[in-house]
Amino acid sequence: MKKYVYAIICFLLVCVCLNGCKKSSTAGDQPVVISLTYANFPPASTFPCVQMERWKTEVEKRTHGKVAVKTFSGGTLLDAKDMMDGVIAGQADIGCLCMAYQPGRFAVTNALALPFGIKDAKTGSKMLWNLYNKFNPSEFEQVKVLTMFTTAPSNIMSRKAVRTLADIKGMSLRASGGAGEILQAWGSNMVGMPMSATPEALQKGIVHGLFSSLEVMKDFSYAELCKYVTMTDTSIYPFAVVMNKQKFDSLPDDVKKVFDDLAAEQMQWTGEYMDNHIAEAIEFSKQQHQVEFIELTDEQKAEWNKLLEPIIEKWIEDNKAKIPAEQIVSDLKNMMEQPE
Ligand code: 3IO
Repeated sequence: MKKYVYAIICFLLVCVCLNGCKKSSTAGDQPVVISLTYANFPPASTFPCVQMERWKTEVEKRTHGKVAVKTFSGGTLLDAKDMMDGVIAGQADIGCLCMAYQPGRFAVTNALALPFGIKDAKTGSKMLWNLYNKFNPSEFEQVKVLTMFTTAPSNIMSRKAVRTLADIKGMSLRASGGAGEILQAWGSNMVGMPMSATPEALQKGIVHGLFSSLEVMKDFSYAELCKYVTMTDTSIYPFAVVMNKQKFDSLPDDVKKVFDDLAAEQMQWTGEYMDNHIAEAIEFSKQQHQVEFIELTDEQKAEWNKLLEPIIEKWIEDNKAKIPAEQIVSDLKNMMEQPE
């Protein structure tokens, strides 16, 4: 009897041992999961977050699960204006920022918001990416840039119709950065705030409209309140996706390569997504909310554009001591003529 008990105890001990060995031997074969946080400021349905989810999916696929990206929309990890400093401080590993919210900080790349008449997000995104790579500006030296892109051109979305310069005079309209300067040149009472603060300001009547790309008519349901759109097709908003530098440097080379290979592709994907989504949002606004789209006459366009002429010259004057402002403007004009 005792023999049996010993035999059973021995058998059990061997089992425990083998099991332990098995565990420790397979641990080395398991993929080491690198977990990264990615902060974004607007709601999940909006384009900065759509591109974020696309990037996450591609990264997780291309690293075969070695990297897991945890995304935070709606400012739950970092808010609009804290994005750059929050990523530098490591509060998030990655963050998506709109340069217009700290315009002085991104002196070189914010040139994209000047009124050049860039026709769509695909063109704007490519110009921004080329400009960034050519000048490698010091404004981004504390971070690793993962990609950049722009919105489509801005138009006026308002509760009351804007048909003439007299209509816009004194009207409280929300914008940021370079787009804000354009509104001021047209005589609007420009109210500066991030897009994420705009739904509440519109609801409360603090502003009577906004100046941005038109996909927000659908994604933020502004079409419910703003029954008029005045087509101006001016200024775009430049964005950057930045990563904490130490965190990037700590990644294995194969992962770094996946991120680098994805940078230009993500820029292009986002520009195309934006342009397609604008077309949908225009249809949606017309069909579901009977929004009126107001076209300016050629004469009016000339009058409105004339007011914007001093903006680029003034930008060169204000910035040329710090950055090669003249070169930047001439490069951007050249790129516009041959975007491919
Ligand atoms: C934007 C920002 C967040 C979500 C959707 C958006 N569409 C256009 C913008 C540009 C922008 O940052 C702004 O403030 O108008």
